[in-house]
Amino acid sequence: NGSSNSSGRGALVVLEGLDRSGKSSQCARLLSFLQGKGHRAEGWRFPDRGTSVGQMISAYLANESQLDDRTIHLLFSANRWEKRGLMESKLLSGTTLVVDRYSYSGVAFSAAKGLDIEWCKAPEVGLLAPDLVIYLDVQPEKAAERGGYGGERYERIEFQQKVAEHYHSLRDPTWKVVDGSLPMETVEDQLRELATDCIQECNGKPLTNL
Ligand code: DGP
Ligand code: NA
Ligand code: NA
Repeated sequence: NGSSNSSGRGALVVLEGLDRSGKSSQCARLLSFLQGKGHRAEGWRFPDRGTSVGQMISAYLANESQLDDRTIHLLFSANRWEKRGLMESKLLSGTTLVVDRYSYSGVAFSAAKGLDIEWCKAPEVGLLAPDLVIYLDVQPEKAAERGGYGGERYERIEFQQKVAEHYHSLRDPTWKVVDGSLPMETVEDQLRELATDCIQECNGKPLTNL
């Protein structure tokens, strides 16, 4: 059945990874695949720079404003909270969401600055729990080679190395690690399979919270 999510809820599929891990391109490819199969699906990303909180985050990332580490942490979290209601109604109405970054970015990037990891996790509690987290695994050095970094605040190899270590400590049973250094088409195929299985399996399962 091509439109297998016409009844039942949509799946919350999150892609995580370092900067330049290929997440954004893979999100786009996965989204068009799912839509082509007749699924109702939307692509989302965090930070969502379109809201007023998102604009503060964007200025911070561009080094146009300075905020202390806890303040920006809570803004990133608030940016997810302000989208929670819409996210829930989309999922309940049967739309699958393919999301580029989520709470795991929130925790891994802030913990990499030295903030206590439990403190970092606390404001994420109560956000919607993903049905599937795909971690695109690439070495920080390899990621940096891919056309270089764009010059935003966190785009430095030593910092990304620390982010990677924290990501590794966050893995749980909903995580699937995909080798992001494989050819783009191979990665794409693996994501298609993971997402297709996930959409089928989450039909009938209630939404839960982090
Ligand atoms: P992107 O738009 O995906 O390139 O993300 C922008 C940058 O912000 C990137 O370096 C990852 C980082 N980032 C994303 N989400 C969070 C978050 O919740 N907290 C922190 N501290 N950084 C984040
Ligand atoms: Na970036
Ligand atoms: Na990205």
